[in-house]
Amino acid sequence: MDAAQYIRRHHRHNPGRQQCASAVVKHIKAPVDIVWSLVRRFDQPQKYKPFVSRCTMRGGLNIGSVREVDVKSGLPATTSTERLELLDDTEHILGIKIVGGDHRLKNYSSILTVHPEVIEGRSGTLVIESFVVDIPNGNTQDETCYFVKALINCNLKSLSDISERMAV
Ligand code: A9S
Repeated sequence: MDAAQYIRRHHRHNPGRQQCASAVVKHIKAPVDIVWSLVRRFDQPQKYKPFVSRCTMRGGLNIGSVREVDVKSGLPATTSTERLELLDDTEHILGIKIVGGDHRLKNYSSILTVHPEVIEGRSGTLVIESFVVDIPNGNTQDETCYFVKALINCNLKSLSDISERMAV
């Protein structure tokens, strides 16, 4: 399957009129097991997310668990409260909903899937991260999509750098 087929299968968001939805694709030159080992740690997003300074889990690590994410200074927020919606270690699917925080991303939910692929004859990983979020008052759909995709691109660039270093 290709990215478009994976997106149709796992990344279906039905955005409302005041919402925007999109997806970011990243090809990583590291095996899917290495990439997934970083992605699946809902309790430690700071393993690869550059904006996260600290993460505190409320309760254990299972579906419905909530994490308190503190983000680094200079960003338009300081905290985000996020719930684990789906963690499938077989299909490699992570689903998260943002349920609180002092930021402007209301009703944000994301799906991240990783898929094995061959890159230059070596084991690689196709990462797809999609989201849906309310368009904040005063912003356009394009501005909102641009903002979120830029942040996700930063996260996936960092995930790529760390995974490729581990794969050496
Ligand atoms: O962390 C993610 O997976 C994705 C996003 C879009 C997180 C964004 C963020 O943490 C900031 C980086 C602080 C930006 C939140 C929740 C709100 C922001 O405004």
